[in-house]
Amino acid sequence: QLSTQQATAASSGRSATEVFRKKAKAGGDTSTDRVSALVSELLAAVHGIVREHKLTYAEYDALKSWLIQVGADGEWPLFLDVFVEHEVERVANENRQGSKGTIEGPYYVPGAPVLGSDATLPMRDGEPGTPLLFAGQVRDGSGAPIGGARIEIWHADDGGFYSQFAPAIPEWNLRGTVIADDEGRFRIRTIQPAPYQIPTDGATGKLIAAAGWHAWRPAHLHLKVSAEGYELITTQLYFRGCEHVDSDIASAVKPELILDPAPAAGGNEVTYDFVLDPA
Ligand code: MBD
Ligand code: FE
Repeated sequence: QLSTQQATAASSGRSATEVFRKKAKAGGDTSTDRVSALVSELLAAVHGIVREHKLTYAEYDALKSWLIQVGADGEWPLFLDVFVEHEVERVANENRQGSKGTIEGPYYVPGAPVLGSDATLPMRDGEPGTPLLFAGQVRDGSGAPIGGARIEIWHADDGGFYSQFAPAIPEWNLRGTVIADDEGRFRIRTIQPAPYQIPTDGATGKLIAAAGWHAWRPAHLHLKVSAEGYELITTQLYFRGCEHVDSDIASAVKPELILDPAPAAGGNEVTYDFVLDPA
């Protein structure tokens, strides 16, 4: 395979931590009341677990070692996005009328190459994987097309690896910023991604194995769809019948986000339209 050489947890974790530091928006409510309320409740929940399960000193030390290792592996973005972000997303977007969103995950990089409305994502010569034509239209709540909408798309390759987070994959491979035409339409040629496995050699993967869970996300396309005057949507799209679509380790699948690709000449084709809420 082209991209599997030594994708270690620590190297992809380091990249994810670096990318996060560059793009993170600090802020939110930093009043002492808010901080005190949130931290008190978090700690009270932890104390409750300690009492209820009679946590031993050996287990407390195991917890400390593991927390230290999450940081050492650069896996805080991965761990939090897999196990916490889905609830943050649900709360943040509960009043949206337009298309459903879901979590961003740790592997978005802003600034992917800008492409026209009829686009082929950057890929290697002979990029492995089933070709996929992903087409659709961006509209507002009344059904009016949103010309010039931006569709940022990024996804794993046929080995389940993301460019910029695994070695030996060219920068921006399978990443692009597609500008819809005057009628909000786009056509994106790419390949079908493979399911994604949480690295087994890092702290997150070790916890998952220790708990006896599986470490997989179903194959998915990541998207951010935006236009001037509208709320940006961060979402993912999945493939019906694909492995793990009913048991995503990151709890980020919603029924509205599952595609039904149809076989077409030389690959698969699918359409999906986005509806944006006014800003
Ligand atoms: C991924 O590819 C992903 O999308 C998420 C949410 C977490 C880990 C890896
Ligand atoms: Fe992903």
